[in-house]
Amino acid sequence: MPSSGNIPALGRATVEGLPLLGASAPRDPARAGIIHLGLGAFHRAHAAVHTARALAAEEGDWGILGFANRSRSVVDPMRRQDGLYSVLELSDAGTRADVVDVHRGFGLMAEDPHSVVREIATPQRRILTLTVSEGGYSVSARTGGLDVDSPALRQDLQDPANPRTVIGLLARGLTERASSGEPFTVLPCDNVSSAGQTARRMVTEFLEHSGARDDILAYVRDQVAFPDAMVDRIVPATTAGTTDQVAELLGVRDDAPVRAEKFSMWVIEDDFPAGRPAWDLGGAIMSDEVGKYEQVKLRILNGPHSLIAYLGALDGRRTIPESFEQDWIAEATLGLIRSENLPTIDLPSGFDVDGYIADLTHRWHNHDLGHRTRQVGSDGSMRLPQRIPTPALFHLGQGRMPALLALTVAAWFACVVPPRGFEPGEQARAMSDPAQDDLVAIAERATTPAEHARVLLESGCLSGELAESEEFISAVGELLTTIVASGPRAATAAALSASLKETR
Ligand code: CS2
Repeated sequence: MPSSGNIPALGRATVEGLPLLGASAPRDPARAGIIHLGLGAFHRAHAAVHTARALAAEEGDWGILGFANRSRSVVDPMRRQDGLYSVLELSDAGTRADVVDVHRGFGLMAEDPHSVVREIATPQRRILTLTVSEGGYSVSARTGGLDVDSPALRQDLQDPANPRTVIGLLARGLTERASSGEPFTVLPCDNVSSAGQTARRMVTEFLEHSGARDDILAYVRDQVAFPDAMVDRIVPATTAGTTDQVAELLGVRDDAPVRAEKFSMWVIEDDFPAGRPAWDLGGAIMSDEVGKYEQVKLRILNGPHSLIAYLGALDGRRTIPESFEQDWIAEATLGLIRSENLPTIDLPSGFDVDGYIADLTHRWHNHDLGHRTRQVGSDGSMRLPQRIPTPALFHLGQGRMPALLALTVAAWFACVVPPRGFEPGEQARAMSDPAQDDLVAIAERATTPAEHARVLLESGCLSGELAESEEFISAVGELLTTIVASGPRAATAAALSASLKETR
């Protein structure tokens, strides 16, 4: 293997002759029609790739100005590399690397929020895409409305001209753009249900709470579109070895590569009043049934993915494929998909759900990706509210116990807020969650695992409505008790036999 220290750096001077993914965006940053917030691995392996492919099918002013939140780890090397980076695709067919050339400017939201606001106000920018993870939408799990309990959001409401949250930034940027009256599109690309409508609701609530003028509210209502979208590609965190793999394949040193599976899916509601790249020719599906695709994604992939991560971590497994290879974890996961979640989904017309599930189980076996249980298990307090309450309430409302959804919650608690005296192991300990300290404080007074589950759920950490379901609270309590006393495998057997049993 070449030592990537001694080979030329990726950049404009070395890119010639390297495989280019799709086509390049126009070089001039003034012609960059897209602003992206959340310049991490997922955007660079997903929307940016589809944009490069769209540009190959149809030219246009669709370069991307990318803003990371606060970390320089992507922004600095991408600047040094003239915006270039490579995507390493890992599949049964082998590993390949291609260079993407669509980014035309970089910044940090936390350090320079005013430049984000300025860009949104610039008429040449026509679309803003978002990958800011579930927490970036500032939705309260407890109320479903704007999370006015969050200190950062409260501060933005008091001082909207100096925003620090994503919703505050959008509200400010759109307020300034309103003076030109130019249309604009905000396109969320996160695993949030009705992500477009949710973003619109949060921005509007923010404007109302911060006393925005009626003409600003009217501009956002009439001239700004917030299409929904479903995004799907497994993109594990980049590791130190990725740079070496790229060096071996391309002969250049890339300090900002991304790794991804071959599969990629993007379903977008076609509502772009200021135009859009030819994403439909770049592999995306334009559809008016996006809400249904979002349900498919959240309940067939994301929710069960969380279950694999938590059970696997409790069983000492490092990666998703190592976990999913355990028969009992696969059985619980497929039970969750087929018996508990599938009946709650209104499928898109003509959608081949069996094909999607077959593909998915194949994708979860991809050892080359090495997707870590600790990565998928992190941030559960933001992710599970999108994945658990709606299907759980569906069954509870019909008098049946969604025991595998309850198991997902019990296993999450066991990993991230373990009951007193319970040691969840190294993989679970490595999971991070912004709400961890708060959850630990809430659970402090509990003396048994059942009580532990009760106080956590009653706090509304998953949803206000689920906090009132006595049956669900008891089921999670019993499963957590079993995890503590007899381990995750015994709890899984109990959940499988209780799944969808009548509760009354
Ligand atoms: C995963 C997703 O970490 C997680 O929560 O479920 O990141 C998943 O890998 C992607 O949504 C796949 O499209």
